[in-house]
Amino acid sequence: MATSVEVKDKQRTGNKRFVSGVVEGFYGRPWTMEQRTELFKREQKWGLNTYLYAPKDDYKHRMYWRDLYCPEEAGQLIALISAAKQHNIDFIYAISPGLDITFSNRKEVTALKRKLDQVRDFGCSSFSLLFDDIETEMCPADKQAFSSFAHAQVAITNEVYQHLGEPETFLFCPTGQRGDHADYCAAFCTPNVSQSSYLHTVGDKLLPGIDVLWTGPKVVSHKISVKSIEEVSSVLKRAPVIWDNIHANDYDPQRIFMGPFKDRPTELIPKLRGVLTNPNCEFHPNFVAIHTLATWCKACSNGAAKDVEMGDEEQDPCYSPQKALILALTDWLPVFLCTDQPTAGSKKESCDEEPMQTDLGEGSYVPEPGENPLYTAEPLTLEDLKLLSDLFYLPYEHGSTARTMLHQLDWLKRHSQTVKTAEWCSRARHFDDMCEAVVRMFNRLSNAPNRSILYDLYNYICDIKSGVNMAQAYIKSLGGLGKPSAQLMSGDLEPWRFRGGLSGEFQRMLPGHGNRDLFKHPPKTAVFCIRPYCPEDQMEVQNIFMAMQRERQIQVPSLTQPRLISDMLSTGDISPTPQCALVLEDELGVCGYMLALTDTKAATANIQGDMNHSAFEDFPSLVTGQVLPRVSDPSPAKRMIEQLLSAVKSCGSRGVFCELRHSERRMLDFYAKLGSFNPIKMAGLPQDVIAMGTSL
Ligand code: GDL
Repeated sequence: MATSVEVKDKQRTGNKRFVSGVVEGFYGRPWTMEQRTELFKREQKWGLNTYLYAPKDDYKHRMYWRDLYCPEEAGQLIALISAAKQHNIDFIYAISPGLDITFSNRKEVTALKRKLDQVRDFGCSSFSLLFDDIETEMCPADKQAFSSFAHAQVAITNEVYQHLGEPETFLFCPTGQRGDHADYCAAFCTPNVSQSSYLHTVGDKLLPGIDVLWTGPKVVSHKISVKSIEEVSSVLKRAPVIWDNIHANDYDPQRIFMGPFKDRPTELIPKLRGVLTNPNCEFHPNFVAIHTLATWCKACSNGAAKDVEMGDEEQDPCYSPQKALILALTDWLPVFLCTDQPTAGSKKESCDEEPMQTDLGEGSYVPEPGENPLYTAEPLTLEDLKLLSDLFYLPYEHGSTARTMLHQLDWLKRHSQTVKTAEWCSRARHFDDMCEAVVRMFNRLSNAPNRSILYDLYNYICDIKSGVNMAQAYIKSLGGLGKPSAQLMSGDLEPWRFRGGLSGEFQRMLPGHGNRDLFKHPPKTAVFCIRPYCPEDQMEVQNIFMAMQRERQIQVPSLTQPRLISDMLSTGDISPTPQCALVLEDELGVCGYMLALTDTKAATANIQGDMNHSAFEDFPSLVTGQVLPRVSDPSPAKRMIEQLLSAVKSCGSRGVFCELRHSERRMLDFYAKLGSFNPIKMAGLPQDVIAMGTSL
């Protein structure tokens, strides 16, 4: 019988229940069958309902997708699918044929169907075709057969879906290539979500019973807004299932994420078909990721608010990440305390999350008086787990203790030249205490009975402990205690002083990786000033323009660049319209600019070649601008263009356009995200340039 929560879920997503759970969709070592079974247990306990099987580096999921499972593998999959059923978890089997499939070859389609038939015979009834992370170019044979990549993928997906008897759950993951084009997220949709012809084809042609996976505005989305989901849903003609990479760590071996599911308003729930989290590669540390997602999914539905009482300070009335985190950590603590000793080949002991005492047994050694007492481990505490989560929080955010430590270290460093004040000494003590707490947490964790969790966490906690030890020693030396700081960094050092190996060396040689690495988001708020451009700024503006041009030429060495009107504005060969030019400044100086010509036709009368004058009627004004990469926050540039457009409008202009080279991905992205600029036709522009315009 359906529970009242399920009934509600079904109502809000067109009679189908809200898909919620986990996608094992990361690169690297897949989870074991035991871990997956443990996952189903937990999902059921926490009210989640789905598991998507998509381990990228499982041979037969992606690389050798055509190969059928051998009897031994079949046995394992059958057992897994049946375990999922036992726990009421919808097991979705995904396959990624995109690396090398030829869509137009019937044999390939047959191979795909044969493979999925085999899995269906194992008892699986939900499926998914994934086309993420593959080449975006079709092979010549497919180019002949299909009008676009989207058409090819949709055709095969529809065919397979029908072949399998139109399963209740069937998911499609759009194509994309990381770091280039990725149509499973907004950031790389060309030119943007609402105009992506790829997504439109998917929306129009994919059969309505098939659902689409979507990672949000980026591959690893910091925030997912309701507006962004409304936009993509209208193109896809269906509510997406979020494939959430917020806790994924397969892209950085030094990071793991144990902060709460966050920055996805619960208002999204009725607008989505579901959410699946693709979490850390390490199974055990995902307790927080999955538990907090479950709390989020329950938000606003029956009884959820009882689980999580919301504080006034929270913006979301139905979900507090901080409180969800505490709930998760409180449930996790006893799991650390149960004995679980994984040994090669043997199965782990199941502890059912009940703490167990380590058995001292009959023959246990009892020291005589005067002998060494037995070692007793201090038990791990909830505070330790809070600290652990704070140190390994989320991809775009450190937890509060980690932030405090960074602030303190930064302050202590900056004020270390002067004679040490009472404030310096007190902050140094505070910093030292925090470092000690990390070391204590490390020791208690290393002694916790559950060795499986420890082994998953070991590299990370060891890494943070040594980082903290170094910082602690450094501050001690600045305060005149311990070794002088010069000695810390010279002499015959142990290898742990040079962290990061060759990759570390590479990073340190690149710009932006100095000793401020710690502060990806600097602890102090950057202050920007937008002010009118004056002729004295011309040199700075030109320098920024040239720096950005040089950077593009490095990325695209073959770039031939005929000069555009925008280039002439930036280099000072044409002056911007007075009152219609702005510069952006930060503490280091001018870091961006936006210049406009209100009447492009008149201003460029002598120099225009065969530019299309009719376009000037709707878009008489031109705007150009650049912002240096050190301005990582997009809002100053946004404010600058808003001010500039309003200045141009008050000069009586009816429309503005900009010229952008294909290689200027950052600016293309910037204009696309503004929402108001759309590509326009403007004859006479070089081939690699597109014009985007907006009416005022
Ligand atoms: C991706 C991959 C995913 C990977 C994640 C994080 C999707 C749809 N695909 O692009 O397999 O784990 O990034 O690195 O997200």
